[in-house]
Amino acid sequence: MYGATIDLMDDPRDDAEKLAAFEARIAAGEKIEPGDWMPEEYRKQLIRMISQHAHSEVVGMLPEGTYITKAPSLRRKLILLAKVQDEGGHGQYLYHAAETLGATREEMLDLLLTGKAKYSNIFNYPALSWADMGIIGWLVDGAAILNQTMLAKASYGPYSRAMIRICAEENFHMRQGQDIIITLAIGTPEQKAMAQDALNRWWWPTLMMFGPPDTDSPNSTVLIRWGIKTKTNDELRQTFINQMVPELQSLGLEFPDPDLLYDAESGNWITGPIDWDEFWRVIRGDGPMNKERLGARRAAHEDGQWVREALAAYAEKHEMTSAVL
Ligand code: BYC
Repeated sequence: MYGATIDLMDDPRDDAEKLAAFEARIAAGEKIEPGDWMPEEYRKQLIRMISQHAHSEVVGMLPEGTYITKAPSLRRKLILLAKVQDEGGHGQYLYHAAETLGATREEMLDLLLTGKAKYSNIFNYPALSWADMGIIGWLVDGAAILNQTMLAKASYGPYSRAMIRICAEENFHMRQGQDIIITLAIGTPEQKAMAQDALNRWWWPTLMMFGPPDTDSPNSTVLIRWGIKTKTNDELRQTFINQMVPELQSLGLEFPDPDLLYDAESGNWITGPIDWDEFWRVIRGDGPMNKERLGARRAAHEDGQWVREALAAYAEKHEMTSAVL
């Protein structure tokens, strides 16, 4: 998928020895750094995952971005503005991390804009009210934090370090979401109804964010073998459910799941069945907002063309590469 390659041919050992040494480093908890020997499959998996993660951050700016002008107070507006800006910054760290593996920004953006690259399912749903800002912050950022706290221990150094920084910021994002939902849930009946409606619409798509069930997750085996993921999709999803259910119930909010029950033996909250057909439809491009989201990213890319041209001209004049800029 990505054209660039790293020259791995200088090392005199054969691939099996190199692989054993690579796996021993991972088992010893060492980080793999750019330029170190790595199996081609490790490099490809990381580029796939990190670039999709970067796209998710940037596309994820769109649902919240439309509420900056609709925030109910100046304080809320400033906080949301800072959050959306943070997400753009996360995209930048992540694109840089993928570039250390030989992917170029142009290739990654091209795959996004032509609809070939995936990004998180969650951003293909519409944000319909101010309460959605609260639910996105609390649930979506909350889910992302669990996943990214795991990825902060990933074996690839640049990805793991980007995650540490991103998680620190995501914690503020989750708190602002929590604050919005608590305010609405203890507010007027109309405000509480807004929070309930937002929870009804976002709960199931948020559970899907952790990826398909372990039995349908083709990438997990290799990602876990090489220390990129250390927990499975289902394990993280269960931790999230156990964390969220009591917190939201304590505010008098109800889950849109008649089958939800507490299993005292395992200590887990058990949900009803997740609609995985919906998940596959959405990530294959047929969700409620896929066309709008990609349309907005394409328009932004075209609008930024003059900036890229100006930077390239400046770099040429000063004999710099545009990467230095
Ligand atoms: N959405 O083998 P599997 C944020 C795809 S943004 C779409 O289990 P893997 C925020 C998967 O790519 C945070 N596609 O995959 C930003 C694969 O297809 P390909 C976003 C999904 O990689 C702004 C296929 O399904 N976080 O917090 O082992 C505002 C089979 O899946 C999804 C990240 O990106 C999905 N949810 O595990 C607010 C975290 N799930 O690629 C908030 C980084 C699966 O083979 N990524 N697919 O064609 C990961 O941790 C992992 O990639 C996943 C999936 C857990 C998502």
